[in-house]
Amino acid sequence: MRKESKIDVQILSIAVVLVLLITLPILVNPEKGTAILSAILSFITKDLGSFYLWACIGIFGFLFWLAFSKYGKIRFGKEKPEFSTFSWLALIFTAGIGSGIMYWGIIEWAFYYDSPPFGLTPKSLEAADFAATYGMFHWGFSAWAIYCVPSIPIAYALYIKKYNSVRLSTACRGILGDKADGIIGKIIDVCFMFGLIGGIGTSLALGSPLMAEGLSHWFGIEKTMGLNIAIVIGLTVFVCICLYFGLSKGMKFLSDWNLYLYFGIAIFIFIAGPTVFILSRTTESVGLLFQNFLRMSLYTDSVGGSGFSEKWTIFYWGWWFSYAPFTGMFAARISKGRTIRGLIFGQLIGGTLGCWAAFAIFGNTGMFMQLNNIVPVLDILNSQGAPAASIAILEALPFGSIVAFLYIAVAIIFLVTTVNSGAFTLADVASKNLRDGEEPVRWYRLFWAILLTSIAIVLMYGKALDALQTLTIITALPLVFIMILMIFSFMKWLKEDEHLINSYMVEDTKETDEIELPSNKQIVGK
Ligand code: NM2
Repeated sequence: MRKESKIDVQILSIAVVLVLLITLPILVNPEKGTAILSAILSFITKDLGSFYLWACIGIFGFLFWLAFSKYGKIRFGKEKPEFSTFSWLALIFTAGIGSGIMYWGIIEWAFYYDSPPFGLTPKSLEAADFAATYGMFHWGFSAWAIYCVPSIPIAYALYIKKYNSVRLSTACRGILGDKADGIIGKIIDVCFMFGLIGGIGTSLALGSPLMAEGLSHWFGIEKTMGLNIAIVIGLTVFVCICLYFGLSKGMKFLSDWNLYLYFGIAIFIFIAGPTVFILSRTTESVGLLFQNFLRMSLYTDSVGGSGFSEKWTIFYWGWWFSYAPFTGMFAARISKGRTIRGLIFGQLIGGTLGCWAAFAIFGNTGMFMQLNNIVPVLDILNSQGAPAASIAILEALPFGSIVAFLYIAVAIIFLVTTVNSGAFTLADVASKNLRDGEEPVRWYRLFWAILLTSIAIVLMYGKALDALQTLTIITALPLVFIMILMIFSFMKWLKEDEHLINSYMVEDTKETDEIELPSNKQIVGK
């Protein structure tokens, strides 16, 4: 009997053709290609910027309501969760967070301190206050709401509607009906793939210079484009090895270790660094963030025209949106047996605290060094760039070289886990005929990893890194609409499925069960 094909050739070819359409012109004529993308970008951030801001806060409000509504008690399937809560959170966190957190966590404050929001005077006391707070905002609970929202309709489709597909189009079925299988559905799925390629490209483009800086600093290797590319190739090999071993073995191991090392280094810097300053600065920042949450969420500087929100908040929301369907699919796949409320709080609280650790500890350490004239962070930043400034901060700590080395190693692992789960999810979406819980075929997972990283290499080679980051925001735009569609679709399902839902409700007393840990069981029954 002929084996049925597991590859969805239609989706695969549309995605590949679209990627070629975008990357080839940039490669052939980087200047012109980048200029066109910049024009699109400025239209999106300036003319549609407010839309991104409303979308983020609206989604946050929606999740807040959902978690506390009676629907919060819906459990995804009747089985117990497959992963321990730690591994589950580790997988969600490390899939959705890449080397970006190591890149920005330590240095983002310096940009805000130098060019603050709200018309504040650069390097003033208020600028320092908001500098420490803004990073926590851009990596905080409203941002995590963007990640969380797609996971719910997808998990609902998977475990309650039993659709056996993590595709976005499936999660829009409530409204689209059978159109989800037609051209509209395909467009939706391709938008997702496209967004993810832009988002991961941005992470790779930021992560590799940080590693290149480390290599050139310690081993005297010259910082060239060739070095960046060699790093991405090295990462690709690493990713392929992990992907080969599949979701449960390779990734769970790496995610757990990713988190141990991340928190290990954070605890070390917390103790060895300016502990009291970190504590008091963070306390103040949390207060400032809550006090100014709405102001920061909806800040556009329409009169001042500083471009602060276009450059930061809107760029960030775009970046979160571009990753969101992927993290949603990934989270849904590993959340069998969790409740809607558990999924929302797990991501919003767990994710936020995980990100805040970086901004509170690494970022405030950097700020302490600048304010106390230990390291001239701003000068280094302006003359040699962010990676050099970050390494200078780390090297000023006790056992500085080792800390800096480990810091970069953690950045690499973060990047690998992200590309890993990204390639896995892309392969999943561009597959068909997978049986319940079956993983996409091995070579196909590797193919997606290589495609993802080669796009970054191609664009780096074409010196179109800016274009790559621009691409993130552009590719995120359709996703914002798709996510809104998903929310409406989900609400429609909830209304229609009154009876079905009742059999999936957990009682309050039983809710603690969901934190049971059946030890490292395979995610997929094979
Ligand atoms: N987000 C969380 O490199 C990364 O950390 C990827 C970035 C979207 C800002 C995610």
